[in-house]
Amino acid sequence: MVSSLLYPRVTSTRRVISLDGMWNFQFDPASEGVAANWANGLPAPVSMPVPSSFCDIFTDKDSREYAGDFWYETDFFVPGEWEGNEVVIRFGSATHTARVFINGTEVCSHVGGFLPFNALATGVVKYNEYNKLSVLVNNELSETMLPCGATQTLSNGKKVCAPYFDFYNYAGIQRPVKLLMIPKESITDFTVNHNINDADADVDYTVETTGENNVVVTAYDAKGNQVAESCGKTGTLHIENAKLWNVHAPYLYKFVVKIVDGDKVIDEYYDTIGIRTFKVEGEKLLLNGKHVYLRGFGKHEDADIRGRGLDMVTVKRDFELMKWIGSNCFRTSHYPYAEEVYYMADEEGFLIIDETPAVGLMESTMNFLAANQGTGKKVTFFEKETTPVLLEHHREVLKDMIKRDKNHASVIAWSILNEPETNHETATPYFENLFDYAHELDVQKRPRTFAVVMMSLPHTCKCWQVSDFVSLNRYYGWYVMGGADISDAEEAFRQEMDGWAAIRGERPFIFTEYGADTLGSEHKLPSVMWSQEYQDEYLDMNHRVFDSYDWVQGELVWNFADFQTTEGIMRANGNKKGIFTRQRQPKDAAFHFKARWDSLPVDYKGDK
Ligand code: CKU
Repeated sequence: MVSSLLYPRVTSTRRVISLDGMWNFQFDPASEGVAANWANGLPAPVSMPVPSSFCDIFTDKDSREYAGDFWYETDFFVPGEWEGNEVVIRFGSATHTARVFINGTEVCSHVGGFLPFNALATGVVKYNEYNKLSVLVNNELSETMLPCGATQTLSNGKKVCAPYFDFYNYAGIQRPVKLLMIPKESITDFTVNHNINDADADVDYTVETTGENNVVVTAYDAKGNQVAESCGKTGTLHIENAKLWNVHAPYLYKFVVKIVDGDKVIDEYYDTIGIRTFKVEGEKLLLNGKHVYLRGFGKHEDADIRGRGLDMVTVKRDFELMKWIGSNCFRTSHYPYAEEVYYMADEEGFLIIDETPAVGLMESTMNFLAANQGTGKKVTFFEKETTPVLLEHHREVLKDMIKRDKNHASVIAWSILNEPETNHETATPYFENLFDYAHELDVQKRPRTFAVVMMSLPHTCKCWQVSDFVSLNRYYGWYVMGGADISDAEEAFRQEMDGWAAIRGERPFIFTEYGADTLGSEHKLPSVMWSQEYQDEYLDMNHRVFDSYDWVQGELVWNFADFQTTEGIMRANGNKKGIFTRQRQPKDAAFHFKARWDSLPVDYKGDK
């Protein structure tokens, strides 16, 4: 039960109480809290909203930049009528590691900051009373955990994080926390796979439970009419005249899963399910057998003050902007997002390339934020002593991401790494291991990919072949040959593309990143880099190149919005490659994209 990642639902057998709100919070720089019994009460707490990142709430730099242990604490009431059931505390995430205590007793720990986990509270909670929940969180970075980075100690003794990645290391309890009541005999997992035969659909399903009683699965259409039913822990739901889920035209069925004993319902769960298929065929991407050209964004969970704390106002605004601009897809760069985002994508008809937090897996000078620059280290990233430990963690995270997200119609592909080092054959076994594992885990066998960094070229990259479609991150005209040199950038870009054309076989390519830092305040004629005019010229050049190759089947610009990064000479208070500002207002480029994407047919390049 504890390892179930099903999204919390209230049904005839289940209860959910939100624990979000103001909690107590305290930094623990000396890591003394466990020994000093802070799990029974924090000595000097301040108040802190949950969910949120703690970083941008404080007004002093030491608090914002804090690295190390910190504690959260709240009281929660367990209704007496829940006795006899399992009581669970469900965290949407805690970044990056967590140890959970209930009434002073440690009940679970978790590693990895972007996926849910459960703390079993049965046995330690008191019914009809208030109980104490304490969480010891740590936000330090290392090379054995995702995302990769280092933690350094300044000469004043304070620890700071040195991310090997280009986004701020926001931390805290950043997603909702829920108190659940679940029956002792319960549904722990539910998986669907779709087969479309002319007008009908056969949905194969598997249900996992903690007991032996029978299972019934019933499908209802959007109006609430029953359309199919099947008994057993595995089976097939035959839906006649199935309404398919599609881009910008979503249709969601409700699937109700029950454990039954005669007339008695022992457990009940439901989920909303879109019926669709997604495949790579030749050089095309096919949704329900029809060609689709991807257009959209690499995104971040990032907003003013909230950091990476889930904020449904921002999530909703982002979807409104993505609809307005004519996009159909986004990548959850560089970590799995909050579950609420995937449900909204299901409801709005958006396609998601779902990414693990595997970012920063590179030793190189282009990894401009790396702590080890200039140390002359010679080992490649995937031949370190610690690589097996990292691989084990990466497999765990991949497993949980697929387990959590596998039923979403919106999720069309898995992005297993972002910009790893791939120019040496020592990387290949690491990649093969994970790509095989993804296929093993996903009954829908969604295509797998990873984002290829700009130094990994057709004649140097040793790993692109593992991808079902190849995803390129390219910055011709920004990091190389920018400004007045943009015509050389275009030439160099085309040369690289010709290199891929010669070796790619039939495989489709998409762009998962291309972009230019642009200040919302800057205009200049003629353009200079960082001005809005240059962003437009840069985009025109890139789109000219994309449009010349039929096997380029998608364009996800970097980034949807400006976002916070670590401070430094490469960044003007954050990465400014947004098409929207961090406040979600359009730069000139937004109108540029709207004109392009509104005019490209859904199946652009489909007839070639
Ligand atoms: C983006 C070498 C390029 C690194 N890449 C990854 C992404 O996380 C960054 O934000 C490019 C950038 O803007 O540099």
